Amino acid sequence: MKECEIFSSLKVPCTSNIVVRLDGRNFSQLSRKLEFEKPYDIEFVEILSETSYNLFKEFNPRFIYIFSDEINMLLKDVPFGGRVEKIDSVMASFLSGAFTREIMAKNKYYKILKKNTPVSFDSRVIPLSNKGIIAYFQGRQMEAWRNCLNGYSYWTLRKKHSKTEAMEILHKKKSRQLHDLLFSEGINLAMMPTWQKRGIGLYKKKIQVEGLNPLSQEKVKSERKKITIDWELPRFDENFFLEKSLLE
Ligand SMILES: Nc1nc2c(ncn2[C@@H]2O[C@H](COP(=O)(O)OP(=O)(O)OP(=O)(O)O)[C@@H](O)[C@H]2O)c(=O)[nH]1
Ligand SMILES: [Mg+2]
Repeated sequence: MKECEIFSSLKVPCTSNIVVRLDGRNFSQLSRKLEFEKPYDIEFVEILSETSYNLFKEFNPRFIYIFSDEINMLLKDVPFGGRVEKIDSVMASFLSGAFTREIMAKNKYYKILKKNTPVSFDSRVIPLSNKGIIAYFQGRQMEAWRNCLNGYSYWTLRKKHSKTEAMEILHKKKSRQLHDLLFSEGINLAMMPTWQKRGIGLYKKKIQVEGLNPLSQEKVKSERKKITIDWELPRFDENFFLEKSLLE
């Protein structure tokens, strides 16, 4: 029956960069059940970034970009000989396992999660050219921004409107009008934390470490690379990717 395994040999193009995008399954429901803060729950975001840190340590990507319930991972070395089924299934299950371990460690979520459907993520592989990498992450960051504006607007509208009404109003209004609406309720998005508007990034950063030369007992300085979780991302442009050596 080996001949029926027709997708197992599907491979990513060997000349491309690869982004794996993972997205929480049914997280709207999960966030309701676990009563996450709306529109942003810092504890949930910390769990997701901790989980992404695990992903970074295991697969050593160039860059991870997070917002809402999605994780975008730009790979340096394509694992599993580029086999798409293997990449998608391992990444999604690794992330689901890591996320579950982190969130179950919190007492307040443990009991609810034990009684509910297990958490899962979907995964897709996106092959990109070098130029495509920057455009891709700019696109995701735009989505993070839209998500921020819509999230604040939706939950502001929900104070006075039903779900359907709020969705309808949201659909009709332009972004300027949404800013005005938020402003009239005392919410200024310019004052909101950067991570809510631009997402969170993980990449390796060079740091100076001081050590002792065991022979001469002299202090020596050397450079090491450390995984950094950046909560203050700038707007993505070519400079950002060059500065952080994310395109090499
Ligand atoms: N309250 C709250 N909800 C969040 C937060 N981050 C993500 N979410 C929820 O996660 C959802 C993510 O959107 P989607 O991925 O489109 O929705 P989904 O329910 O996960 O659906 P599928 O991905 O298609 O399975 C949002 O709509 C929110 O409901 C947060 O910080 N607080
Ligand atoms: Mg989702």
